[in-house]
Amino acid sequence: MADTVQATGPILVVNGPNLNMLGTRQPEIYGADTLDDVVALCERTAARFGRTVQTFQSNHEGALIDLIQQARGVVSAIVINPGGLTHTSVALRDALVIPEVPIVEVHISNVHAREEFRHHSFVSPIATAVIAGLGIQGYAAAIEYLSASPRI
Ligand code: DHK
Repeated sequence: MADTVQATGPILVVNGPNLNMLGTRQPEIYGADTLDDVVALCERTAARFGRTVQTFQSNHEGALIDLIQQARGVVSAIVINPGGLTHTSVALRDALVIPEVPIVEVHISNVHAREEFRHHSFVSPIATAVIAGLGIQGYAAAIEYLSASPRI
């Protein structure tokens, strides 16, 4: 039920498969920044708005789903880069509606300028907003938007 949702809880920042390899993996596409840099950027951005973040990365679909289920009633919003699961996972999408909080889907690269299979997202239809192609600044933009939102 929506009234169980914490209005002042942390913003959950979730990164899916292979995003632990940021900085090493295809830097011409994903840039030179590491996942630690992303986490630091998220923490800094949230702090500017008096907010906190909870961050999580996993290469395992079930671990991501377990975490998102447990976020219900605890977090105020979700920022998620589902990695390759964006394009394949109905189960992740089903989990994301469980917490009943605003969701911003972030992609570091412009997925629409890449291979056809990256153009479809199972997450976008249930997201409040989608950010693609801003590099890791997309995470900061998502947190800034969510921090300013009157809903959370
Ligand atoms: C990250 C991935 O790992 C890919 O599988 C997606 C996304 C794009 C990104 O741009 O951050 O297709």
